[in-house]
Amino acid sequence: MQVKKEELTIDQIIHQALDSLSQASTVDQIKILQAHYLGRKGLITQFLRSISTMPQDMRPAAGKKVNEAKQVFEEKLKERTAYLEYLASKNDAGIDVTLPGRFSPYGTLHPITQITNEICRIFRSIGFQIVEGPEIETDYYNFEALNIPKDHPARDMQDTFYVSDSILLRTHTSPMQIRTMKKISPPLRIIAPGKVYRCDSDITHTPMFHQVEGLMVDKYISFADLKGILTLFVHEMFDPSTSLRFRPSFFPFTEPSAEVDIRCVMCKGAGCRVCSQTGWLEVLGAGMVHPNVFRNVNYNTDTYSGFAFGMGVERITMLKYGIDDIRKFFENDLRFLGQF
Ligand code: 2NM
Repeated sequence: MQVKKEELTIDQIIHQALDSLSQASTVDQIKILQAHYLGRKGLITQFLRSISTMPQDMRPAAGKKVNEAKQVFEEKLKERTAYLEYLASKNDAGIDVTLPGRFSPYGTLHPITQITNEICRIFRSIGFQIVEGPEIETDYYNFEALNIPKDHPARDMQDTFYVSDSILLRTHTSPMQIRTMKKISPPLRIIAPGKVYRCDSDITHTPMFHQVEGLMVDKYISFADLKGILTLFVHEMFDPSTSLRFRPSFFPFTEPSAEVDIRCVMCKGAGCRVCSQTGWLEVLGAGMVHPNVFRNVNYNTDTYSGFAFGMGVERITMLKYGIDDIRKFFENDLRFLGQF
């Protein structure tokens, strides 16, 4: 449809202009249209100029009409430009880079990992070294070397997961103390964190749980060192004003042995559900390493002495965060885990 410029009415021009605009597929094409209609020799510009040659009485109406048409075209032109620029901002893969990126929420360390790290940090700060080792152990490292005799209840099938006659899942991390003592001569200060396994499952026991055990061996190590270091640990881990109590106890691998209680973190000793109205919470087992254990690793019991201790990470974590059910640690509910 080729029509001479002079013969086009403003209605035809604007109609044609808007039509071309809607078909323009690049910003460059729009620039051409802009020049074609609004440029110095553009159709709309020329039409505006031609108004001055019209009879006086027709000029106001014609001027109003052209200006309105021009305004509509300019608006549509802006709109189309913005749209095409938006389309151009997408890359070849069809990805709109102007959209916000997909957000991956940060994970958090499992509360058991956090508390294990915190325990290790405290002991590292006073010269203990971290040792880690196998979860599948031999009867020798898990029991025999630790002075746990063949008929000891801890060896019972009910407590230990056996892989074979002499191979088992470690029931504590003490095998690592034996392995380390066999490799390194005293003095020695080590911390053994890790998973341990016991054939036990109810409200307060899970078949796998986490332990941190520690061992310090040197000349002249006494029960006073044990008390001093474990007191420092409790004061770093809980409130520095926490009271401790050392109760006589029994372990085959230590003599004397003690259980360490702290003043209830919930009621401060008044008596509550958490401490079963006793005002005290058991948090650690400890003792002076039994001479039989030292003999098994060829340490000279005349020269050296040492203390050892062990704690359950789940228990410490429950007390620290006021968690009432151990099973929550193993359900992997992100609403629970995300709170720590
Ligand atoms: C505990 C309590 C008391 C302990 C003993 C040893 C070793 F290997 F040195 F003999 N390691 N860990 C120990 C002592 C562990 O846990 C409640």
